[in-house]
Amino acid sequence: MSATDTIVAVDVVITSPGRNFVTLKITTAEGLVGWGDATLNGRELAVASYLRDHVAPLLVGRDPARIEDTWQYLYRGAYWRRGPVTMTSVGAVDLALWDIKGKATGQPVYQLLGGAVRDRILTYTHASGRDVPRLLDAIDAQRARGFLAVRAQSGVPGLGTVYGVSESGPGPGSGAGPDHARAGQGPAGRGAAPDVEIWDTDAYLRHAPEMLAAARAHVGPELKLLHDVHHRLTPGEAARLGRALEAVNLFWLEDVTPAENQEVLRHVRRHTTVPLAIGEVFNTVWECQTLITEQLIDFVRTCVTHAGGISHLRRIAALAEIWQVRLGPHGPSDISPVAMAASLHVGLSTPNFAIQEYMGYEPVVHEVFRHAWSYEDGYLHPGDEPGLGIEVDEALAARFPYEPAYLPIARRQDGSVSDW
Ligand code: CS2
Ligand code: MG
Repeated sequence: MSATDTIVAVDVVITSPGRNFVTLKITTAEGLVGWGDATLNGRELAVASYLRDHVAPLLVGRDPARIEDTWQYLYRGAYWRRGPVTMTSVGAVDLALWDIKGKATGQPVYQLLGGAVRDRILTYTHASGRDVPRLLDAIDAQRARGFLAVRAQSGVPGLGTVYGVSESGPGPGSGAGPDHARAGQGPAGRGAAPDVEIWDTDAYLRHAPEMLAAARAHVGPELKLLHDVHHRLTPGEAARLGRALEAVNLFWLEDVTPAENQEVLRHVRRHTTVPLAIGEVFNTVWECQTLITEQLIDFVRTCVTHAGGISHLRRIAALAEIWQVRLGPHGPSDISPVAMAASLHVGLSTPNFAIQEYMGYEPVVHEVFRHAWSYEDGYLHPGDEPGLGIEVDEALAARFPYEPAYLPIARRQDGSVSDW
């Protein structure tokens, strides 16, 4: 890329190979193409419009090499800053520009970020079951694929479908790890309106400790076990659950309580030593600043796309490193292989990066998004292709049109809305 190269085209590719993905494509005058994931599960078209209508016209003519200046331009120049739609849009541009810079220099992005600080990246995947026996079978299936860390979620006696439980269980491996796209929490429920799930915290609190204790007894002491509460408890309930789970020796207990008010985690922290992970719904460092600087969490979960791209995730990592908080970025099937690639380039080059979530994808997704990253024996690696190591088959992508899809809504037994 010469010093005079400029952005000449900015396009948004929406495709739905099993679930909706939004991908940003930036093309330069010298023919370089950069890709960025812009998928926001359940609100895909909002990001597509933000990019097409408000960002693309501003990028044409800009110098693609000025990644940080573009980030500042899009973040501060919007005036209305932060939030998932804005920061996913900024993130997509950031990923695409890092991709271009790597292709221009012939370097994988992790080399541009300072080079590798590890040889491979530990990953965890999901296992779920409507009841404990099915959960244990699902855990065994993931262990058989070499995973060293598994998130365990089960149904709750007396309730119907709840977050995190696949109806059909994990799909067969695609050679690149598991394929959970059929998982209940993988693709957003397709349809013109969200599905409604009934939630009962008391039933969950009665069940979760025995479910996770059974998982630990089944797998033995070494397998890293994780569990996602998914924002559904009050701080007091979270403190009780954390204390009840300490003997299970979880790798982390995730999203124990909604953390818009970061200070409520002080109460949880006072009562339990269970490792806490929060951050997948946060979009900037400011939303997890207190959690990090008061050491209210052990892992920050911000995602490379929804938190403003590689450039901003590195800022979050740098703050977290000062307080010995580690990164465990969000990586479900509703971030695309483009985002997975970017997260792994950050993971290979960031000292306090602990673990990458990886749910896997349907085989067709690997065909639409051809990637250099790979899974092997419980670890991931971004590969050494220039840039992010990703190419999108646009002709194949065009064969999968967008379908309206929403995440479920949870309601309590009294009909009031709960956190899903
Ligand atoms: C979950 C996500 O993987 C996780 O930790 O919290 O699967 C989350 O439910 C989805 O990303 C929502 O789109
Ligand atoms: Mg989660």
